[in-house]
Amino acid sequence: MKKLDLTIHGGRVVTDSSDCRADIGIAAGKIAAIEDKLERGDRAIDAHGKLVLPGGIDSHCHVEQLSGMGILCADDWYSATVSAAHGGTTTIIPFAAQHRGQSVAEVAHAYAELAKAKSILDYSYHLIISDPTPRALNEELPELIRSGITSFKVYMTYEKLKLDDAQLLDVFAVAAREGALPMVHAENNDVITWITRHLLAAGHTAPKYHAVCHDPAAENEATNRAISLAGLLDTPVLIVHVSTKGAAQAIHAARTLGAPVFGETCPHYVLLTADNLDLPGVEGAKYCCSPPPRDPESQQAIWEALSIQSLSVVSSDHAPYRYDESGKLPYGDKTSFKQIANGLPGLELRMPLLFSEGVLKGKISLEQFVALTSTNHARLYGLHPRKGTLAVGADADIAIWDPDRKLTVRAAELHDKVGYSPYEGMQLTGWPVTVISRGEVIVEDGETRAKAGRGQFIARGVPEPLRNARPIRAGAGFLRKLFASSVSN
Ligand code: DUC
Ligand code: ZN
Ligand code: ZN
Repeated sequence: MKKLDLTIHGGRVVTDSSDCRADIGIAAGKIAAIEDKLERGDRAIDAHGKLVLPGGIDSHCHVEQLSGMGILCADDWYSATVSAAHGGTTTIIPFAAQHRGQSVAEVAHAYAELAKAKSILDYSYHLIISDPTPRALNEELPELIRSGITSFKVYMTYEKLKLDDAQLLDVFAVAAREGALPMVHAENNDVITWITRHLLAAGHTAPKYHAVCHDPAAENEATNRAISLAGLLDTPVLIVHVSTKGAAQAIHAARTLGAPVFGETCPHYVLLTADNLDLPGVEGAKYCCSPPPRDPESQQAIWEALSIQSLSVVSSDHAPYRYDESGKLPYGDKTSFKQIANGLPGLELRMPLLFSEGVLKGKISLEQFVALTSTNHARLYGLHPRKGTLAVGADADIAIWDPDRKLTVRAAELHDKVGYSPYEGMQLTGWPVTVISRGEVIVEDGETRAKAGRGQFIARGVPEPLRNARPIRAGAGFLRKLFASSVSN
């Protein structure tokens, strides 16, 4: 046995498919041994009474990014990765966003520089495609996919980001041809715009109307449409931040028929409701995100979808905007629901919330927790088996959890720069007390022990749904061949 740099003793070691007591040995940043009993390494951590889990992967968060409304996130790559690490996450995949008129390649390269300088965690990023020009589709995207950026997000809403159906098909065709996973923000823009017009005409401007204009019907229709369009080319697709029963059912139905359709949700869709937006003045802005939190029946449907695995990943959708004029409220207390920056903070609490409210309350098992917060992200986004699991040869990205640690959420104690938490005052049980990235202890005793820039860019492989050979639906094969050489515009 080679010399071990770090050993972890006596913990309950849990992956997405196993749960046993074992020691873990780490050498040169990788897991070198998982055995009943190991000799102590250069450094040894006692994990008796603790859970030893794969570090989390957060595959949907916004960091140092300009929104469609032109608002810059409050968190940069340093504060975001420190915050994520304290919550048990060891890899993040935020977005390099192409705004209209921009070159995707230039956007990606500029974003890579920001990450390299400041990230304490290993990372990759997705692209956001808002201007699918022939150059973007035929030259830039294929080149970026080959360099390991094997996923991109497209929007069906937001005036400055949305693609029409033909553009969605163009992007899906590139994804199918080049081996990338498209992620879709599925809300019907016309439905939202139409309701908004009527609300504003009637003088309804308060934050609670954000949830009214983003009606579940908008999400349900767009989810069904995105699934149908991906089905036309028989290409995998992932629907992000699923919040409604109808959208979860559409994904479930497609999966039942064998379609490579995947879904993501976020803690706020199982823990918050539209009532949270109904606060005095503009305070409800703290809970405005798209889609918005729904109602108890939707929460129940999303928990159910998680437990039966029709939704595959839980991400934070961390979109850090301060509750002031730099973020949420560009016009102060005169800001209407339409002008509020969309998004909630969530990098640090994603895993503790799901552990406390999901695992400890019996809604999901511990193995499902690992799958939903880590392993499935690695599989879907081309990081597995290097990340997302505890296995010999994998990166030693590990979070040691004290399952009994109790705490009350206080924004002032979190590490992001948002300044408020939608969960302020909530009591949680379970917290990651030691966090290890590539064999280095980066969080311990509540302290950050990592320097800006230590994180590495991880070139991602082909996402698993595109790797698994499967029969292509008749007709889709013809269409895919038609698009095989290039995409017309
Ligand atoms: N909705 C998004 O689509 N992105 C960022 C945050 C949000 O609320
Ligand atoms: Zn979105
Ligand atoms: Zn988002």
